[in-house]
Amino acid sequence: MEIEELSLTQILNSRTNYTVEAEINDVKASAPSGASTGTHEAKCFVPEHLEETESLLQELIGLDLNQREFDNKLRELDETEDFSRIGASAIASSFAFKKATGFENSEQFPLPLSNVIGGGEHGGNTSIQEFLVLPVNAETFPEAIETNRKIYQELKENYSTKIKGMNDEGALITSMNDEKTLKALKKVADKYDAAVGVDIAASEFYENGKYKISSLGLEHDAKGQLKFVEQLIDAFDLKFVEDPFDQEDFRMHAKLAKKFPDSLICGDDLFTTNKERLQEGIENGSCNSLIIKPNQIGTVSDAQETVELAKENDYTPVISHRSGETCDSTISDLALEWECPIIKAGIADIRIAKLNKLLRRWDAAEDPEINLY
Ligand code: 2PG
Ligand code: MG
Repeated sequence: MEIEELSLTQILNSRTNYTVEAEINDVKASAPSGASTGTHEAKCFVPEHLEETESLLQELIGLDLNQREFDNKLRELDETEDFSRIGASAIASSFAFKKATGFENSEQFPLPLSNVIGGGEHGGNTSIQEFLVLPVNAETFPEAIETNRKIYQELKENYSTKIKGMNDEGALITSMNDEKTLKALKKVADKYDAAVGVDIAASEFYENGKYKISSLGLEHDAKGQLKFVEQLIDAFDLKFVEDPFDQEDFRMHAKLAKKFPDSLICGDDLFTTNKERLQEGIENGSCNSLIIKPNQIGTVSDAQETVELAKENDYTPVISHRSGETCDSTISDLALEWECPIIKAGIADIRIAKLNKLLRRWDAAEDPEINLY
């Protein structure tokens, strides 16, 4: 596609922080941003003088490029490995270019993995960051959304005295501790035939060799953490466990994945959508699934390569939103184009932009199918 126009604007995100919106040939896209970010992520800040970044990117005007070439040009102009110069402008521009060139059609829909109760860095009393539901028995995408919606609403009603509000991802904040929360969630999820999962985001409470789970008054080393997570998986039949250990610990992730081949043991901060880190994980047998957040690696084509490597090695790619979001729904279209079996995109507040995109596309599809767990 030939780039005729490219501009950058500072806009608000769901945390009322600023983010970057890029516009290419009249098509807009914006950058998400994380709170529990991994050490190895690409930088995703709003450049202090956005107009300077905008001028830098004017070098692309008049070029006729494909997505890979466009993303390479972003890297060349930035001149750093991790987009330390242009920050969030990279993913915003890469998304806008992808949207402007269009998405390949696919009728293979992802299962929505929804964060219904939250804590950790996103706000809440639990140390575990996300309590998730996966509608494994849904036969259509609308049915899957209906399951997650009902679970969210029922939790809100049944535990109303213990629900204190909503956090950064629209997940419910509860006064219950992690174990009581899991008990409550399991009860409601069972009623709707859905599976339960967690994003432990363990790097956030790991320090000097110890995991400090303050909400439960626990402090233990990696072995103790392994035992703690194993007990949770057994007690609540967890089918999805994200970031159970520190982001540098490939070995413990491998131990857990070996023990629970029927659950998705998923690396987010561990892999940061980075092909080299995923390769290391594959060689070590660390996890059997990974989170795909395009802004962690900075461009659409790099994220796509990581998805391809994952699929070749039977790792389940779970495409995901960030805790700081806009109404941009590029990841929903990418979920379809890349045939990602699962999308993690919340269930409430601004998150509905991504879910509604998929509901509309389901409605418009000729013969759509949902991924079977
Ligand atoms: C995560 C995400 C999204 P953040 O850890 O998986 O839920 O959070 O964007 O803050 O990294
Ligand atoms: Mg995570």
